[in-house]
Amino acid sequence: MTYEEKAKELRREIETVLHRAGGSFSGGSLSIADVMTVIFQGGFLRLNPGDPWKPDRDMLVLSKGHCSSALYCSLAMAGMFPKEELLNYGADGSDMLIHPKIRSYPGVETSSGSLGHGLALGTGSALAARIRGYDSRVFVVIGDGECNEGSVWENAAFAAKQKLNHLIVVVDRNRLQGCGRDSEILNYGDMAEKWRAFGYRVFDIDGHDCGAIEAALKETVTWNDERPTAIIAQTVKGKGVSFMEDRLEWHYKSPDEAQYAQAMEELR
Ligand SMILES: Cc1ncc(C[n+]2csc(CCOP(=O)(O)OP(=O)(O)O)c2C)c(N)n1
Repeated sequence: MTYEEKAKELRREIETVLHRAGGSFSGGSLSIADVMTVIFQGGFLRLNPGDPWKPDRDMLVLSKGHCSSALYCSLAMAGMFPKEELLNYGADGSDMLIHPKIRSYPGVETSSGSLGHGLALGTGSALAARIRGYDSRVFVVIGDGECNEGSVWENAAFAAKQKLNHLIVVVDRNRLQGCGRDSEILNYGDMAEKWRAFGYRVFDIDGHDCGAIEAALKETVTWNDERPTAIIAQTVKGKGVSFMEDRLEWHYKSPDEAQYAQAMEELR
């Protein structure tokens, strides 16, 4: 199966999980579907379903925790836990929380939902791994709206100072936040320039072009650079479902029966 087919499958899983739970955040979950597919299915995140917490593991921190459906579905598709567990998403009494809880499921590395904390966790984990002599890769997926949190930039500076070249930050540059367009709230303009100025090796790519994502990741994991990596994934919120694409309301809205049916039709 190609990345594109896998990404469609991931989008179908995401929409199914959200529809079943009456959940929000289709927009930001669909925008990272291609990046998540290549990271998980391309072998860049080396997972061990049999020993998910081994100390020298690779980690992916989904800092934009509201988009947990993309994380749970990616983990299930990668075999970290049975797909049937996805039925528990957002259900009363279940541990598959909409804002994830640390170690609730194999591969859920941290609690997230309060934005601005994942990069600190990733940075600390990458530093700890280096001190212990591990070869671990640490991926942190953040939102562009999340970059309004000052803690993002504090940790960006720290990781560059520490030359944490096994840290890979993916910025989901979908240009929409929860309540408006990025440019109307805090305008970061050229996001790639910002990360470059902080001392990162930057790949500014189309976040829906799986070939471009794979090429950037391949170059990243050669580690022939002392800098941490920032991948600025230029994306469209709601990508893949025509009536959700670049529409603010799909940050919070939940698809009704007809919308779910149309989404599944488009994602066939
Ligand atoms: C500290 C904090 N403040 C506010 C929120 C409420 N909130 C949830 S999602 C969101 C918008 C985030 O925008 P972005 O990072 O661009 O996410 P995406 O558009 O990719 O879903 C906000 C403000 C939060 N979760 N955490």
